[in-house]
Amino acid sequence: MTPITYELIKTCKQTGARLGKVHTPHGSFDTPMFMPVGTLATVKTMSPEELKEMEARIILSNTYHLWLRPGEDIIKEAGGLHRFMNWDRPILTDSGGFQVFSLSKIREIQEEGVHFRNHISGEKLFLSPEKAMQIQNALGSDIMMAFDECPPYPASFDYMKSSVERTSRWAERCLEAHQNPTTQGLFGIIQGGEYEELRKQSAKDLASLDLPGYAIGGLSVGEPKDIMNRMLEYTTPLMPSTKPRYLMGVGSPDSLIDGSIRGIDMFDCVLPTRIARNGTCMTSTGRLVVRNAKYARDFSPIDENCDCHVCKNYTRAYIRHLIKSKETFGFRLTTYHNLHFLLKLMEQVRTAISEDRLGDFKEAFFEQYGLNQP
Ligand code: PRF
Ligand code: ZN
Repeated sequence: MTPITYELIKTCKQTGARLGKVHTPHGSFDTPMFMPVGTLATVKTMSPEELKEMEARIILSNTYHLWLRPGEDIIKEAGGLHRFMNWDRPILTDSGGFQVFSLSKIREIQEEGVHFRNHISGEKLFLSPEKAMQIQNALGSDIMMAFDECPPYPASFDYMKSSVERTSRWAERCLEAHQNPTTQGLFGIIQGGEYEELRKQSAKDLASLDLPGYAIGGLSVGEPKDIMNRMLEYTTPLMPSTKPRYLMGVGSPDSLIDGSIRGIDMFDCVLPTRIARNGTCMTSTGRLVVRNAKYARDFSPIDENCDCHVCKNYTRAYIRHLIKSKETFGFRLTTYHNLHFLLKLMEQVRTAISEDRLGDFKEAFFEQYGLNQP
């Protein structure tokens, strides 16, 4: 029995987007859903209590970072990642593959795994499918990701082909090494870059492993937006309709809506939390850089149309002052608002799907938000 199951509630008659529910050992969440990123066992500056207040249902954490610090043995000793960080709702862990490729410049990929250097200390390290599974089993996440290679954009067809084939063999090794199949679900990651033939091959290889869910990786790595949308349109129909579909590392409002329309159920991205710490807010009328001088005497909320705790109680002028003074509380306020904004956006997407009007919602949203804004 797989610990992760997907329940399809309905598809939007206007767009084909899916409304569903994913069930995990730590409870269920509605889809399409956005997952805040908590790389080091914390969604930067937010407490689990605050995440619950904004109705976050599942968060993401990272195998690579927790392996390096504090080490998976300490987290296992604490009773697993949920107990360690006091988060009792679902957790998904990324496998470390992507982080090795994005953080470490010196690395060597072999059939066995990847040799690289610790991005902080420079120490020599080795990560393999078996190691990534051992760490994720120790962390006890509800959803674990297979160890994959995410090649850069652009990559040649020949390179991508051999990479996709290796990622398929690595996924088989992950499944083989998985020690807790009744309490943790392993998702496969479809790669293949911008090559339809390779996406098809990757989807087929991974489907044969009958995993409880599948992700699309290797997108939002610098390719134009229309390539991403085209690859999604091509790839989601090749994925089992009875299982959740997760688009990795994507979290701009436009991509969340465009991805949902193309049949994606789960998303994650550091975007809302990262830009928050830099003084940028997502609002119903587009991005607002609250650091700007023009907000020095602006005593209105970040977003007039937002009902979050921050917008009810704090002004642009105050938040600007805090951020400019590098006060932690300022980062907390913008982070809270941005996460609330995306979680609320996804709730609106789900409601629109249930009423067969996601196409209309998209049009109205962009009328206000402005097109071509990340
Ligand atoms: N693979 C893994 N994690 C990821 C990606 C991937 O391709 C991406 C690509 N956008 C983000 N995070 N394992
Ligand atoms: Zn707000």
